[in-house]
Amino acid sequence: MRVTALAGEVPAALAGALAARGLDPVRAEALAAGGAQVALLLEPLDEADAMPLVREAAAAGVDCHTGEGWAVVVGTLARLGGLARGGGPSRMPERLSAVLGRFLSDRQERPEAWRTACRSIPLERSCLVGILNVTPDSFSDGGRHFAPGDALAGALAMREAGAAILDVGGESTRPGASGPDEAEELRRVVPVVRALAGEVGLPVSVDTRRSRVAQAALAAGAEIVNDVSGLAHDARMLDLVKDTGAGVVIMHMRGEPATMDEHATYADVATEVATELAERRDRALDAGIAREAIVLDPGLGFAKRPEHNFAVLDRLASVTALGHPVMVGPSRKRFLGAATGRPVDQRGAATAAACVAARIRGARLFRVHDVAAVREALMVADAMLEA
Ligand code: HH2
Repeated sequence: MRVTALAGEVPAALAGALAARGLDPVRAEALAAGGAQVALLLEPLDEADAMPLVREAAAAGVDCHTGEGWAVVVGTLARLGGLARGGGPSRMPERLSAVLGRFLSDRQERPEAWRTACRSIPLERSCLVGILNVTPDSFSDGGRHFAPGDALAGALAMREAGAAILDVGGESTRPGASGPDEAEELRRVVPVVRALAGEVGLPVSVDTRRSRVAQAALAAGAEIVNDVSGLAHDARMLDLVKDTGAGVVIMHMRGEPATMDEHATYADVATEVATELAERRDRALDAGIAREAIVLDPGLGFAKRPEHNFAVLDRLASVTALGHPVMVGPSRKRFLGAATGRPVDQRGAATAAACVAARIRGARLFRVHDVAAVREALMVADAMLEA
């Protein structure tokens, strides 16, 4: 007899091995998915819930570690499902069952498309979002697309290179930036959105924190709102997104771009980012925004030091587990310079590497400046994941 390791972290490895040995492929996949090992942090946990949880977990064959105000449960998906359903000797408190059950069912969602105001964008493969900053002061492409003619030419080149979405922004959100006033942001963004929506034929997203700018851009043909404040900056944004049926990117940030570096303190960055994003997502769902319209983004470079960005990338599963497509925007950012020592205009290879790492960890959308180079890197990652 020989012993061969199956690539444990890849469910397809187990499913493939079982199917190759004659098991029905659908059953093989279900077995592999159910057998995947999952660790979940439950926090804050009422003291009164801790004992019944520990007993129920033991009965369900799930490991459970508890401390003051928290618990971690570790087990296969199948067993965690059993724990959520309860029925053991000391009965799971109902609210715990409900929260755990909802989380596990969200986690099972494998969103393969993104619904915008105009269409459904397929996400089976990597989806490239080309950045068009109509600003004089963006950290890497400031001034390049400031004139509407330059923006259109840039957009056509990105389409040619394989961009599936164009993201137009009129405010630089680099650390310490002080943005334009609303009238100026409108003047920058709206004519460009109108020209791109009319002439390029790709879905247009507007990168703004202001509902009036978003509203004008949507009226000019945009179909997605990319809000780096996670819909928290402008109270009218939630209703606008709901009423227009726009697609929406809810991004993680703390504070404002001008002050965000002061908030870059985390004890456990990946779980904190995921928890804060989940809260923003819940506000959006409570306001009536459709689940299929929501994409989540961990906000690389926003209120995060270099080591935080790398930890978030590595532990992206905390965000993908929320059951929405995930976007990342590492393009040319400072943390890539910290790892490579390269200045901002020489971070193309680092950007492609970060995108590939994020793709392997489950991201589907990639907001980048250099579409052609990143696309090729992601084609390799897609081919590997499809194998
Ligand atoms: N990053 C920037 C701006 N908008 N939106 C999303 N969803 N994710 C991001 O990571 C993200 C974003 C900042 O980068 P950039 O637009 O290149 O620079 P600037 O803000 O200086 O215009």
